[in-house]
Amino acid sequence: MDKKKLQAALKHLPLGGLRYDEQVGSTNDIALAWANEKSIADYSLVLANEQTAGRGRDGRKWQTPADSALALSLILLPNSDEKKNLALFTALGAVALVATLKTNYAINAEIKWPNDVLIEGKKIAGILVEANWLGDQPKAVVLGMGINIRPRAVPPAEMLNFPATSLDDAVGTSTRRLDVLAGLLSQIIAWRPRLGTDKMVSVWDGHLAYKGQQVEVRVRDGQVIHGRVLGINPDGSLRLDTVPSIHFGDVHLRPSRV
Ligand code: BT5
Repeated sequence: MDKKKLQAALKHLPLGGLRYDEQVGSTNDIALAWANEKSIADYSLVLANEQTAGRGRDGRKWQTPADSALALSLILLPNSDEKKNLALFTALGAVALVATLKTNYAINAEIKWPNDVLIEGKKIAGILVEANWLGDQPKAVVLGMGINIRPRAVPPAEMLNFPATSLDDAVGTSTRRLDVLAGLLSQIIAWRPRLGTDKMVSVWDGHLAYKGQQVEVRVRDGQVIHGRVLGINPDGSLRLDTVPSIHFGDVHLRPSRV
């Protein structure tokens, strides 16, 4: 990625800072370290062309081969309201990406609760939100997003626990990474003041994958909950017909093979 073109594409956005590297381990790691600095500003962005140790949840790996994807970590300094429910930042990333795909590419994407964006049932993006804590208070939130743009960003099937796709495959032509990035950041900035509002929850709910379908959700202790997806609750938890609210954490949702 050309740094000058990158700066030009983002110059209209109120970013607090920008770090771009050709190759990093994980942009989230860089962002978490950067966020510890006293001078850190809201909307500071870490971006890389390639990740060699990209992270998913629960120790899983996220693949970002060179020249093929977006790997970004946006540092957000939460206000007192935002601090109350950090899980909503995952939804912020998902809702913003869904809005970008709709506005820029007329694609109707879906959100697989809690942290994946799907196009036609295949994962195009994963989201990993982490935070720096000062005592029991989150000081900075890192919104990490990995988005497959070129088909070669998609790992071989044997490395995947869920089918995956890329934006170029979905659109049928070659898209521009910088357009996606600038669109996404604008949407994040536009949606952030509505974090956790009825409006945001209803858009999230409106794009929820597997609505009305039977799913299984594996929760932290290995227990599997079966039920039909009813929707998103106001606090961002998932509502099934069998369980009124399943909260964020280490959860895995799959369509049932029935
Ligand atoms: C996620 O985890 O989906 C969150 C991924 C977040 C990645 C971003 S990239 C920028 C920032 N820096 C980081 O280090 N991380 C964030 P999870 O739900 O645990 O899914 C991980 C699983 O997705 C893996 O075990 C693979 O099966 C699959 N996977 C790995 N790379 C993929 C890719 N490029 N596309 C689709 N699926 C992938």
